[in-house]
Amino acid sequence: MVTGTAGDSNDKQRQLDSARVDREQGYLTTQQGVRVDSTDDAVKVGERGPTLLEDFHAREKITHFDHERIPERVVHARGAGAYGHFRPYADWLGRFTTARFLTDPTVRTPVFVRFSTVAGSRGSADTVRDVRGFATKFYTTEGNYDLVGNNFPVFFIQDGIKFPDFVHAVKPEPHNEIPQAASAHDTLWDFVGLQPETLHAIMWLMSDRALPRSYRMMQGFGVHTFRLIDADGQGTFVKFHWKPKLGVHSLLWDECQQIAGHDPDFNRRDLWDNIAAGQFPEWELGVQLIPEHREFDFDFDLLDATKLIPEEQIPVRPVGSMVLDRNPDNFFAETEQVAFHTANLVPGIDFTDDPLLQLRNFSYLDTQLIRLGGPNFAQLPINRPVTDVRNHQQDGYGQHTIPRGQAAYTKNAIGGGCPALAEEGAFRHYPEPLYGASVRARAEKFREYYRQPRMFWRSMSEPEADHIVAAFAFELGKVTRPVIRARVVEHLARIDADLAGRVATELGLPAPAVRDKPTDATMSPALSQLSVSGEGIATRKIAVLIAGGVDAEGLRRVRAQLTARGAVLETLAAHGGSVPAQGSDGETVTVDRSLATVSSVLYDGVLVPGGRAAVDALSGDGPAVHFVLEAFKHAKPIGGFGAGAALLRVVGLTPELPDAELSATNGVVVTSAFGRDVPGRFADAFAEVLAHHRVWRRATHAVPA
Ligand code: HDD
Repeated sequence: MVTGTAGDSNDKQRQLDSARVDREQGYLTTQQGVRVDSTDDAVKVGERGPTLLEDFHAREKITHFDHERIPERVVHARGAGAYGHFRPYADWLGRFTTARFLTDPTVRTPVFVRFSTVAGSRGSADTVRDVRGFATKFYTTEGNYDLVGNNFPVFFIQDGIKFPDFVHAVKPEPHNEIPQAASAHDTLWDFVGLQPETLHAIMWLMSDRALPRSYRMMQGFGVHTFRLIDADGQGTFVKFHWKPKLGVHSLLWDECQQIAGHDPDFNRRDLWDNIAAGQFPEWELGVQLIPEHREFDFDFDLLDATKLIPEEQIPVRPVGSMVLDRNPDNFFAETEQVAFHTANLVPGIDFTDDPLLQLRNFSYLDTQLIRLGGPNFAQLPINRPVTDVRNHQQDGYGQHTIPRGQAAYTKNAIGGGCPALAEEGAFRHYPEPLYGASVRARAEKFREYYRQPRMFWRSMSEPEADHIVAAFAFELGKVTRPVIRARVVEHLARIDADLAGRVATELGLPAPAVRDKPTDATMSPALSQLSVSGEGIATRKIAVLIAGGVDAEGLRRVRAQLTARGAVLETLAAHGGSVPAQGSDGETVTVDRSLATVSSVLYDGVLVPGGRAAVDALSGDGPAVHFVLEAFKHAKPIGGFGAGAALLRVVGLTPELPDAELSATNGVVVTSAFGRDVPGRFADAFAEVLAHHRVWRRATHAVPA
């Protein structure tokens, strides 16, 4: 994470400036620039008479309103975007690709990134169980390059022709349009049971990866095997990875469901607020490189997007860093109208024959034509490259440029043969030798569906594995047809008997017979998100429960130490405004939010400061006590000092303590010290628990919250 002020000094921002219109100045006008003196009453015959058609302002206003909506994306409809920049660390990748933005450390390339959920519609909640889109548009000096990835390294299907089937299965069911943004329903699991190629991505979907705490705390993956092309035209297979500097962290399913009500914009708000506060999220781009001669060295096909290459087998090599440092000015103009396309390539990068990618290369341009209303959407400010665009494609809805010259064809003599065909810097397709009969078929090596899901399952830590079992139990528990549930559990048995047995128990089904006992037990520790947990507590949100009589001195001390580490503290009380501090000198402590407007699920940790009167008030306040208990249940760090520690003892979260001792058992950090005596070690210990995100070893089952 980088701290600072918004970086708008790049080519793309300068270009966008010409499209920006400041609405906070000037006069109200019609679309024709004519000033308007009133927009509250339409022109009518007499004060009570019928409205006149001649009121062009009223008609234009209503007409424009009537046409405000465009089709939402058929998938990834809900998203949040931000600008930033990418810079490679060094030039080493230049041995493999001519793409300058990846190889010249002096070049800082502007980017726009859009994160998204997949299944829900535009107004659905952020914290649903779903894949997250992670699409990056690099405005390079050689044209736009789009890396249209996800936060899972594998996809649900192997051939693009299955995409409509898969999407129809996961989307709300067609007869009643239920459920919204949820995979827990019959059609998805019917599809999964009959299409075992989905199983690997389904394991990821049932894992914590599908519940990101923040877009800023997700990995990203290009998923497909792509190709880098060097200066001699030689190809190298490549997989792209984004790794967040803040580590990978997730929410619990119970929190997700509650947040969907308390703050359906949780992930977008988090991205927006942090960028606005100058806490810029950062990711490292890494690559796995596979020489072409090793194409067939794997026990899966490199062209199969349902498989990943374990990092232990082919390491991820760091390439550069991306920082997001500017929020959009207008959601629709930028985040909604941005159009990504897997076929937006620059010289030095090319496709492979991955059958999923091949049809993606058709789908994105096609879908933008309807979504953005015609063939000129690349001229929209957000989509325009920073390089020159000159060609003979002309006319169409929404033509914004004024192409000059008489000859709109190549070759021409009238226009001096221009625009000229490039000899330098042009994109050249990789000259892959191709031969074979045209068949509607799938390669044999694609037909192994269980080994990598098993590797994923076996690479999980205990809490991650527990969450996967609970997720299957929830999702299949919502399936109404027993035969669908049973079929999925059968598949799980082929992945791992223990997994299937545990899920079957939760569903009240008999443990399925294990037909073929797998002999392979490959693990990939890198798949556990605990292996990418990052460091520190920067941007973590801590709720501070206060009431009249709070120990302001102690709070100041602890707050200073935690904010110095980058954490964000919010004071919560029964009412807004402020509360009097302990003592009678008139000092008050500002209340950031009233308890009624928030919930513990919106925070990463809870702190209860001292002050006897304050703690007495909080102890008698049901919502405040519930807040602490619920945070405890969700395995979050809890801290209390002075009388605050006593409150945690009263509600049974920490044992009796001798005076002034610091204790940090079970992720509950307490000291009986207060005021200026709160030891520095208190904040240190709290921060350490917070840095681990959750206290997974804590027993929480019996907590009544
Ligand atoms: Fe896709 C959008 C990622 C397979 C067809 N896709 C879309 C977005 C992301 C992905 C991140 C949102 C872009 C944005 O923010 O505007 N899609 C993926 C990944 C895939 C994948 C990582 C597998 C590796 N997609 C895929 C297939 C097809 C599509 C196989 C069709 C054959 N995807 C689309 C689309 C969308 C889209 C219909 C909807 C809106 C859009 O493109 O612009 O064309």
